[in-house]
Amino acid sequence: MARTSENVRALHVRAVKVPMTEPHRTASGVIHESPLVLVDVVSDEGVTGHGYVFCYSAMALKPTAMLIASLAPLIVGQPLAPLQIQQVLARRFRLLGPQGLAGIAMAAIDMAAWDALARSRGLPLLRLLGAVPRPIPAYGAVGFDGVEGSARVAAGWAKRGFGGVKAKIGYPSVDEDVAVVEAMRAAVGDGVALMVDYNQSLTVAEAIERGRRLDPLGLAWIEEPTLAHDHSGHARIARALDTPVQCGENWWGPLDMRQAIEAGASDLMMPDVMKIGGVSGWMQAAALGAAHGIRLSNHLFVEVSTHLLCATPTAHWLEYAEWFNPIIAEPLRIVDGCAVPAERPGSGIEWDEQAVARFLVH
Ligand code: SMN
Ligand code: MG
Repeated sequence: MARTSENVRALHVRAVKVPMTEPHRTASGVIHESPLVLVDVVSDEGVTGHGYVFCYSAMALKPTAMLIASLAPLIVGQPLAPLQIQQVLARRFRLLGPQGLAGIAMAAIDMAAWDALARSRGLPLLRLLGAVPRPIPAYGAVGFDGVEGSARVAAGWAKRGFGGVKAKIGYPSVDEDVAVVEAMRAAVGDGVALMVDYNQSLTVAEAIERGRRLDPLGLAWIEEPTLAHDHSGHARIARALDTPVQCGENWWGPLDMRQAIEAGASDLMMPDVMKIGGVSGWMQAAALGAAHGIRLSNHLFVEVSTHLLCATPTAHWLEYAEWFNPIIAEPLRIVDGCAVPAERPGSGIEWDEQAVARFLVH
């Protein structure tokens, strides 16, 4: 008999700062550590679901944790029904607006609630969503590390079997951008896809100029060449270039994605499960991508994103990152360059409690 009345009993929130082995440099700032808020949603049947959000900057860590914790009264006692919880929270934030920390807080609860529901049903998240497990091709990241550094890190990913590598570029001159790509190509050979990411650092005119220089290099995509919310600017860039434009990691919710689609802003899309509205938001984004025939990749959050890409009809690449692995008890497995979704119940997140205790911020 299906259970019908499982409710949320408690919400637990913790903040951690996870050190990085190497800082991640982008054209728009350096990340030295991972400030994460860990969220547990506990049901009245004793099932606990996990989710985490990434605050980018430590400045946002405590405010985000406090905001999430303050939502407990809205969800405790409610059915463990993520779509319903999403609507309750969205209504509550309508006047403030669903972007920024409010969006992150809602997504944190959404991800933990879906994890709890999947565990309660004894299913991996992807099976709860009606999908079957399959390996998802993964690519690794190269920071803003110069010609030699980028080639060295790219070669490391290729040696580990990854079929793609994405580098941060946006150097002072386009000659340097080209030199980085050429050095990476020489280091990994022809069989590995190369992507580049400008992290919103160019004007539209600069992006078209630089993109034309990059076009002959056979890149799989050029990411966020200009401001994430300049949809018409991205559309001009996409029309001017042969290389596909990739955007999505900074879109808040499926409505931002819809507007990007309407503008023709991006050939490929990579929503971030946190900013797009958690698992609930991602599934709406996946439907938009399928209806418009747009290939979707993820942004960070590799465990839950692997499940979601299995349930995404136009799934493309998994962006792999291992920065958060220190607090994950059984990190995502990569086999032959592909992410392999965990077959245990839930979305693949289990805390390494000893590590969490070590990195806890009080
Ligand atoms: C990124 C990732 C993590 C921090 C900042 C930026 C990024 C990506 O743009 O594409 O991975
Ligand atoms: Mg990016």
